[in-house]
Amino acid sequence: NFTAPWWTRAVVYQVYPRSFADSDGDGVGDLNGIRSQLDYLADLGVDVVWLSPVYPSPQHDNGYDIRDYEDIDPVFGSLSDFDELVAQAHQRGIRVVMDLVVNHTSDEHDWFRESRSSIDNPKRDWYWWRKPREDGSAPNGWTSAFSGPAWTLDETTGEYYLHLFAKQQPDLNWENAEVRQAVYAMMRRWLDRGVDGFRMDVINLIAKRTELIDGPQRGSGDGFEMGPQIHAFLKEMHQEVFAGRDGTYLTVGEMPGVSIDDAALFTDPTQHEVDMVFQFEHVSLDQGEHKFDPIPLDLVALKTSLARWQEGLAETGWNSLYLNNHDQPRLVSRFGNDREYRYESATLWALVLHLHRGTPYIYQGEEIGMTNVRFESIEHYRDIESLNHYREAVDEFDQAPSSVLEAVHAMGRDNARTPMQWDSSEQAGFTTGTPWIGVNPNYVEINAEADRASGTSVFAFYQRLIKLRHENETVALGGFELLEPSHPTLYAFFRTSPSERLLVVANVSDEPFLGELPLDVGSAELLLGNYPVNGDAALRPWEARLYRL
Ligand code: TEU
Repeated sequence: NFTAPWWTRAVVYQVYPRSFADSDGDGVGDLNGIRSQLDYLADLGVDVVWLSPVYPSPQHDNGYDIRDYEDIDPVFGSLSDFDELVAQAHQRGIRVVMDLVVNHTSDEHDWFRESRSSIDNPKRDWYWWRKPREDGSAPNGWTSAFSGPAWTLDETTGEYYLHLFAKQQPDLNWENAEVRQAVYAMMRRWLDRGVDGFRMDVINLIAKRTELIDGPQRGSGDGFEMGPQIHAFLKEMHQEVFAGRDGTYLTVGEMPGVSIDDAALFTDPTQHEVDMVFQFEHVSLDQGEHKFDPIPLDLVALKTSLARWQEGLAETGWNSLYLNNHDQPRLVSRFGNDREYRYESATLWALVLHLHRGTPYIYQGEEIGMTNVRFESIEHYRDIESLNHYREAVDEFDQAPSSVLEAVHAMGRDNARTPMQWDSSEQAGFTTGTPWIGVNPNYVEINAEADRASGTSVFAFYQRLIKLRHENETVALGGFELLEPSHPTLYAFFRTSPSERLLVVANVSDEPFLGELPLDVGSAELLLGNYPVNGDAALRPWEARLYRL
């Protein structure tokens, strides 16, 4: 097989800086707080830390609205704090990957301030400006991911500008080579500073389907993603930023809606576009009409979806593996049982995910089984996506506030953004001040200190999974085969290499699994399990086992 790049054995840990560790008591996490926890991350065994954005930002979308790509927002610290963090991470053999948000900037970025100032400003074409239609309406019917239209009329010049997210996040025009070169130069400066790569925010949206903006039908539905130029842009980015450098880097493209076939093109190493992508198929299966219309998880749909991605990228390309991040509700609450079987279901999903073929991503708090939060009113929430949805649903669509709040409880992004729970002291040891968002009240029982001291430590389980990926070739590179695809609660699969065959069996249910296992495991070696060994073939509720056959 191909000479496996380093990241085929690596595990990435995502830090959401504003909620990880606050070193100066202002209630917002910061770089020096992250630095103070590097030994925690080194103990866990992760190879890479991905930082969500820490650049200057008005924070409408918690830093995904960037005002200046070349600095650090004072709330997180300074460039010298950043350099110190990178140096100390590297000393521990941990790489640092930055979040690259270049589909859009903040509306306070100098580029946009110039662009909006006049019709003939040299930077006018750095963004998407269009005249109103004859009736004064927006150029087309696209809507924003944060509710409302994707076009806002700018009084200064009487034209609309495009924003696929908040109106404070105007989309850059990647058709303009000046824009592309400015982004590449900025990326090179961060690599020169010692950064080891980028997680690329909604990178498949940078290529717009221009025919849907200017064409006769002027597009009404979505369809703004995946413009045909996308592969050319990513090839050019690789050539301008990474080619010729002797470092070893990681690039992961976040691609809402990406298909398996497209992902195979994006991650084909001979194409030099990105190393891997974040796809969204498996985290969209429990959504009805839209994200805030939650429906029960169908395990068969989930395991067959993940299996299709294993199959689709088995020969060419590479999968990322995630079930948590700063945009998703917490896995143990969403797909597990965070009440009676929190340890068991958290570790079941960890084993199932980490035993797939791909690079696993751990989101802060996942490694200690942190759960969703249920604030009793919308006032306690912070996320623009949830707040805009709540306002639109209640004010415009007359939905009952309690039912909208219930949907925010289930699917809101703030579930992942409550402060990291370090210990049972005030504010969970996250800050000595007042946190920007409430700490989950269950921090007294659920925190890193208590977890690591307990006999059923989620952290310890993740340590063993990470060690396994570092040491076992079959885990990293072996083939994947799903077993019993239509069984409603048994999750079982093989991982095979020339030297060995591994079997994962997991009982995704509150009830014991009394059925037949896919094969007799009597003589198999149990490598890892989340229950005390009892030799019993039956699987207990949320029991997961890894066997070497
Ligand atoms: O997320 C893009 C994206 O796909 C999300 O908007 C996702 O569709 C939604 O959150 C699911 O409910 C990226 C960042 O991860 C997110 O935090 C930003 O808000 C967004 O882009 C805009 O930068």
